[in-house]
Parts: sequence; structure tokens; C-alpha cells
Amino acid sequence: MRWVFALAFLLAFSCGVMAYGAWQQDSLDLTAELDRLEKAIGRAEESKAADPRFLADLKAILANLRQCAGPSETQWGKYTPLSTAGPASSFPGTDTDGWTVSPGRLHNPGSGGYDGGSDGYLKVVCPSDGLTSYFIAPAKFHGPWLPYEELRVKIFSQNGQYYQRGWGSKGDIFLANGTKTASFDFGRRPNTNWDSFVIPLSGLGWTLGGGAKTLDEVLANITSFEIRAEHGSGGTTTGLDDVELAARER
Ligand SMILES: [Ca+2]
Repeated sequence: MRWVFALAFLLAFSCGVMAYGAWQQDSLDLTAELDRLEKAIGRAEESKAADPRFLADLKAILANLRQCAGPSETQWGKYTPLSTAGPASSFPGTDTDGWTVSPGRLHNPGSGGYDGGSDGYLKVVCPSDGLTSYFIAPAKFHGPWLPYEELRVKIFSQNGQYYQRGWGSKGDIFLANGTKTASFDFGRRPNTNWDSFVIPLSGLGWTLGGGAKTLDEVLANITSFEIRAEHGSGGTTTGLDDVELAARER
């Protein structure tokens, strides 16, 4: 009997080592694996093939695993241990940190930001003018972006009728290196309350323009960085907070 326990322990230990190895090599797409597990639990629930108490336990374990896997805001790309590095804007107080908006009028209300309380953010009420407004980043975001793996933004969008294209829209994120451009679509409208987007700077999901052949050609020297500030027609309000560039932990 003792050797059965020893064997079970060895097996569990090996699985742990393998999982840790995969984690360290960033080869484990943990978020995707957890999504698959969640779907499997959903199917088991629908087919009533398993004891509901067992499925409830599995769901609780899954929730714990998701917490271990990182922030729930990870929506794009696989999870990798990244730390914030490089330029960032969190708009404390009523600071607009050099950001502008076009067309529209920008202000920081001094409260209502992502961190709550007296945390500020950028707020714009977009005019109904047939044009799509964009937040325009200050010069501190210009220069090489090749050291970074992710762009993170917090954003909300309220009122108006959602449109994805047209009205001068050039994607949800717009980058340029001179005439070479890259744009990224979130694929949906940001929520009416604070919503998190993590955008991979790996080429996945980006649309290139202006003769750019790779995303890296654009990231080599950012001369323009804009974030879509208008997602609905007929007058909308948009908020922006915590714009961050993240790099892999060294
Ligand atoms: Ca803030």
C-alpha cells in the first residue's frame, strides 16, 4: 500500500514540476486552458452528466486557478508575467498629462477614475459631427516600443449607437511611425463602466498600413499614438485611465 502512495506522490510532483516549467518558459497558454476547462464544465452541466455538487466544486477550483493565473483583465493574448515599464498615464487629481482629444473637449473631473475615490481620468463628451474622436498621447509615449509586450488601457463608453467602422474611424488603437501605421480593433464596444483591455504588441490582431510589412516596423519608433474616444454616433461620453506599456519581467 505504501508504494501506491509513493507512486501517487511522485506523479503529482512530476505534474507540478512540468506545469512550473511550462509556466517559466511562457509556453503555457494558461488563460486558454482555463477557458477550455470552463467550457467543458458548461457542457457537463447542460448534459446533466455529472453530479452538480462535483461541478460546483470544479467551478470553485477554476475560479481559484484564474486568480493564480493573473488579472481577470487579461483578455487578449496569453498570460505572461509582465511588469509595467516605460511611459504610463494614470491621471491623478485633475491632471491631463499632456493628452489631447480631437475633435472634442477633454477634461479630468478629478474623481470617478478606475482606482475610485478621488482618482481622476480623462473624460470627453464627443460632438455629433460625423467624425470619430481620438485621444492623442503626449510625446512621452513616442519613441521605440520594441521593448514592450503589452499595451494596457482602461476605458468606458456611454450613450449613442455603437459603430465599428466609418466616420473617420481608424481602429480602437492607432499607431504610426511616420507614414507607416498599425491599428487594432477591440472587436466590441467598451463597457459603460470601466473596462480593461490588454493589447498584445506581437502582431496578432493588428492591421498594417502605409507600406508597413510588420508591426515591428511601426513599433521601432512611434511618432503617433491614439486611442479611439468615440464608439457611438449621436453624442457619446468616453473615459480613459491607466494607459500603460508592459514589459516582460527580467
Ligand atoms: Ca486614474
